[in-house]
Amino acid sequence: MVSEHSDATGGDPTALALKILVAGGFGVGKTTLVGAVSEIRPLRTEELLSEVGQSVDDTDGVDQKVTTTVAMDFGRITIRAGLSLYLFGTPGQDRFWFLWDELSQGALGAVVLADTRRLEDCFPAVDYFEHRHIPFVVAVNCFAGARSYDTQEVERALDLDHGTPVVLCDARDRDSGKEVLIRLVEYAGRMHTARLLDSVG
Ligand SMILES: Nc1nc2c(ncn2[C@@H]2O[C@H](COP(=O)(O)OP(=O)(O)O)[C@@H](O)[C@H]2O)c(=O)[nH]1
Ligand SMILES: [Mg+2]
Repeated sequence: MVSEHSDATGGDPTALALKILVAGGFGVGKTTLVGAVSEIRPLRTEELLSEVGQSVDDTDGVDQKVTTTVAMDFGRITIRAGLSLYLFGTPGQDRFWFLWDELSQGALGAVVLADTRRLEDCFPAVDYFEHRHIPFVVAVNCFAGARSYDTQEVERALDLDHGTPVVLCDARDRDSGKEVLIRLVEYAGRMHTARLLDSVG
């Protein structure tokens, strides 16, 4: 949240701006991650959990969460000169599934945030990206008080395709979030290149 450029590319015509999705279950830290890494004041569409929402949104294991993202989070981060990422946090609740197809148009890849206390909450996101062949990394948001698992245990528990990266992170920490995004860009870059070579070979 430092500089405010009017243009992400800084006027450089060779600069790349890539679209990244941030997905995962309700209360896993998507809004936190986008807010922690974004250089622009992140755009949020949050709404106080309504009486009605309270009965629908499962807040077990989510401490002091009083707002919920109804549409999406949006932020931007410069990875290095000439490469910036636009981050789109996907809505966590099932009732907003219809937004995903539009959000995923033109996306380089996705970060699926996971909380090991409620690992099953990220199954829908994992399934979604696997079915659509959208490269993703699983980022385990290490909440205090959650038993720690190593990345291989998470990989096995989620039955991930071989090679899908699993990284541990702290969604509140800018450097940690940035590291996750760099892993994704590298991985998605390799996947897209391999597919391109496949299609011409
Ligand atoms: N202790 C801890 N709390 C976190 C972390 N990430 C998010 N939170 C808190 O968990 C709650 C849910 O996070 P939020 O980003 O709103 O989740 P979202 O529903 O995925 O957007 C918020 O109260 C955050 O402050 C984390 O890494 N550690
Ligand atoms: Mg949110």
